Amino acid sequence: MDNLKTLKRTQVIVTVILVLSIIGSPITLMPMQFSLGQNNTISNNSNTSNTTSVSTPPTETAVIPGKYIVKLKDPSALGGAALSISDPISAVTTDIEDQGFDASVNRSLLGLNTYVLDIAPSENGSFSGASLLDNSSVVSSVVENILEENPLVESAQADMLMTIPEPISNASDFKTSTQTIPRGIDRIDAEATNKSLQSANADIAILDTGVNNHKDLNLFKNISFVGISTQDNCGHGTHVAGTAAARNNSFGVVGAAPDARIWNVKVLEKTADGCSGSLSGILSGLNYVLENADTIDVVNLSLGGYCPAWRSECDSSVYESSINDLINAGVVVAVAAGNEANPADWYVPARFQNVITVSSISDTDGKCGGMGTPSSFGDLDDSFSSYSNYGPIVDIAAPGSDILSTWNDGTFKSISGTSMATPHVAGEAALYKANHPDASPSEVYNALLTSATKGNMQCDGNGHGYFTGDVDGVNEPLLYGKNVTTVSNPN
Ligand SMILES: [Ca+2]
Ligand SMILES: [Ca+2]
Ligand SMILES: [Ca+2]
Repeated sequence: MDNLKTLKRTQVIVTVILVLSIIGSPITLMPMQFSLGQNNTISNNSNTSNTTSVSTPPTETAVIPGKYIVKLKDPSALGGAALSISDPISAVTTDIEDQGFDASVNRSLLGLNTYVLDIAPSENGSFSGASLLDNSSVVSSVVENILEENPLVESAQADMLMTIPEPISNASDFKTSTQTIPRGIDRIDAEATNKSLQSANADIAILDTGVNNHKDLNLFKNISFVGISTQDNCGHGTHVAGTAAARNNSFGVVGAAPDARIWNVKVLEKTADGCSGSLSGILSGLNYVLENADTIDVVNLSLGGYCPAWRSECDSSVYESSINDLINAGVVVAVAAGNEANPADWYVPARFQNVITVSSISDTDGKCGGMGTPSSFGDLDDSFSSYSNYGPIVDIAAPGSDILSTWNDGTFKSISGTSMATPHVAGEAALYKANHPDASPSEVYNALLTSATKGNMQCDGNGHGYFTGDVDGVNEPLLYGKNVTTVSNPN
C-alpha cells in the first residue's frame, strides 16, 4: 500500500482529533482524578446532612494499546463481490497487513459477528519507527480508520478499560437467623406484589466481578471471560446478585425477583487499582448472553466507563450495537448511571438509547415521606443520591444507598451506589418476565415505567411516593414493584 494514501489519512485524522480536542477541552483539561477509585468514597459522617452533589471530574478511560474490536457487516447487507468472500475477518486482517501492520484474531465473538484483533505496526511497514507507546493515539486512529473504511466492517473501535462504579463503602456486617427485607426492597414494595415473595421463574445474567456461591442465592451458571476462576474477589457481583434475586427463605435477605436463576458471567477482576476489565471482555460476556438469549431474560450491567460520544474512541460504538443485538433477541438490559455526580450521558453503557439506565435514591426507612434519618454519608431520606449521575438519559431511579445484600464471604453487607440501584430494576424486570414470558424488552420497560412512582405522586405513607433533590429538573420515574406484574396495557 502506498505511503501517500496512509499519509493523507493520517492528516485527515489528526485534523479530526484536534477539532474533537477543542470541543472536549473543557472536560479533558479538568484536574485528573480517577473517577471511580477510592478518592470518590464518601466519608461516613453522621453529623452532616449533605444533599449537595460533588461532581467528580472524569478522566479519560484508558484505551488498551494494540487491541481493536471489529463488528462485521451482516452477510445479507453485503452486495456484489463482497458477498462471495468466504472468510471476511481474514480479508479484513489482510487489508490491515497490506497497510503496514501485523494483525491477528485474538478472540471471535460469533454471536455478535464481532472479533477482537491484535494489531501492531509491522517491522517494515510505514509505522515501523512508531513506538506504540509514543504514538499510540495516532496509530490507533490510523488503524480505526483503515477498519472503518473496509467495506466488510460495520463498526470498529479500540479496546478500552472498563470498571465498576466503585461502591460507596460503609459496609456493615449483618447477622441474623431470620430473613430481613432490605430497605430498598421495602421502599419499592417488591415484597408486596400480588404474588408476594413468590419464586420468580426467570434467568438473570450478572455481568460483573463474579458471583460466589452463597446459601441465599440460586446460582445457576458460572463462566469467566477474565481468567479461569469464576470467583468474585471483589464482592460487588455477589452483592448485585442478591439485590436482584436473593432467595425467599428463613434467613438472610430477599431480592426483587426471589430465587431467580443467577448466571454468573464474570467480566471484571480485582486488580491493584480496584475492580476492572476490558470492553472486549464485556463484549465476550454479552456474546455469551446472546448465545443463551432463549433462556436469559435480563442482563444487569452495574459497570461503566467515561466514554462520551465526542471522544474519537467512542463515536463508533461496537458496544452499543452489541447491546442492541441482545435487546433485539429479547433480553432486557439494565445499566447503572454511574457514581460521579455527572451527566450520565458521559458514560457507557449508561448513555446508550435502548438500555434501562438507573439512577439512585437514598432511602433509610423503607417508606416514602422523608421521615427517616439521613443515610450513612449524609443524604436525606428519600432524596436523590448525592453521588448519582443524572440527566435526561436516565430512565428510572431506584434505591441504591446503604443496600443490604449478599457478600462474597457468605455473609451480608450494606454498600451504596448506582450499582446497587440497578439490580432492583433488573429484578423487577425478571419478575415481570416470570409472569409474562413472551414480553418484549420494550413491553417490560413500559411495564416498569407504568407502575413506577411519578414526580407529582404524593407519599401514601408506605413505599409509594416520590423523592426530593433530583438535580437535573428531569423527574425520572421511581421504581415501584407492588403492581408491576399486573400492570395493564404496558404498550
Ligand atoms: Ca433469604
Ligand atoms: Ca424513606
Ligand atoms: Ca433526573
